[in-house]
Amino acid sequence: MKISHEIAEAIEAATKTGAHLKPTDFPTVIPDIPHIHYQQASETGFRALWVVCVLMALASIAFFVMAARVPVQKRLFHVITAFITSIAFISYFAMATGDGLSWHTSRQVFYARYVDWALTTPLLLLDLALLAGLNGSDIIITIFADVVMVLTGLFAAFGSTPTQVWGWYTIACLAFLGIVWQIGFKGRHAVANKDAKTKAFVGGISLFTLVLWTAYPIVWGVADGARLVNVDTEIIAYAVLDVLAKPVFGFWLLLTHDAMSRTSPSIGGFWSEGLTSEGAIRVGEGRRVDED
Ligand code: RET
Repeated sequence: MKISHEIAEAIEAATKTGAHLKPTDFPTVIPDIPHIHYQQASETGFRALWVVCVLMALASIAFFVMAARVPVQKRLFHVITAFITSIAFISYFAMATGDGLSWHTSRQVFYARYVDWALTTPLLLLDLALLAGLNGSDIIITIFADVVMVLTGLFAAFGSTPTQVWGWYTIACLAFLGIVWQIGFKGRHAVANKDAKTKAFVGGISLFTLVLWTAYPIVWGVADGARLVNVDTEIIAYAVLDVLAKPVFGFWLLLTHDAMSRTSPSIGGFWSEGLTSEGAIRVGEGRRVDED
């Protein structure tokens, strides 16, 4: 608006004097165009992404090796946890090479994170829920709340108005509170029937998880949301959180689980034996479903 106004004024002034119009009659410098400040990752940010990428790869190898070293009946947590760090490796490889990233209103948004979170946070919660002995209904409710949290978080990241950004953010936070309720209340209730060691372990690792997860919406709020911190700081903050939430969480879970192998659940049936030669799916203690 301002540009066309100044040009129109220059044309009018020049026409009034009857002078022949020359290019120099038009303003070439328009002083009050706001300087757009682009917020993007620098070398430092990309270096941090590479470091985490390598750590996720090493953790994945370690978790798959640990999986192979325990009997198949004891392998469920190892497999889930190895998937978590493998997905994170893929997502970090994408981000470190400049993929999985987009521009939104003059700031870089690493949308690969949301793809990662949509897959890995349900798996992390599955680890916790199975450990606590949560029932099937409560497990799917927890995972549903989690998927809502990540997807509405993605909408928040690409919101164009404050109503969209903070509206989606509020919905994501409500979903997060749903998860806290499921793990903190339902989980505690479920684990009450287990032995003292399991109770202490589930209590400790759940608390670690809830404290850590609470930091994500805070980082998001000051980085993507209010844009008070630059993209490099955002990358480093998520890098620290991701290493704690995935590889550190994973080693803690699997090493403790292996040490408690006498009391940890043994999964038989289809998980360890697959289909029987008759093609029937085995359930429970190896009984066939068509035996009754
Ligand atoms: C968002 C923004 C919207 C509000 C909330 C969020 C929560 C994100 C969480 C992410 C956890 C990620 C983990 C990754 C593991 O490596 C989407 C940031 C509540 C809790 C644990």
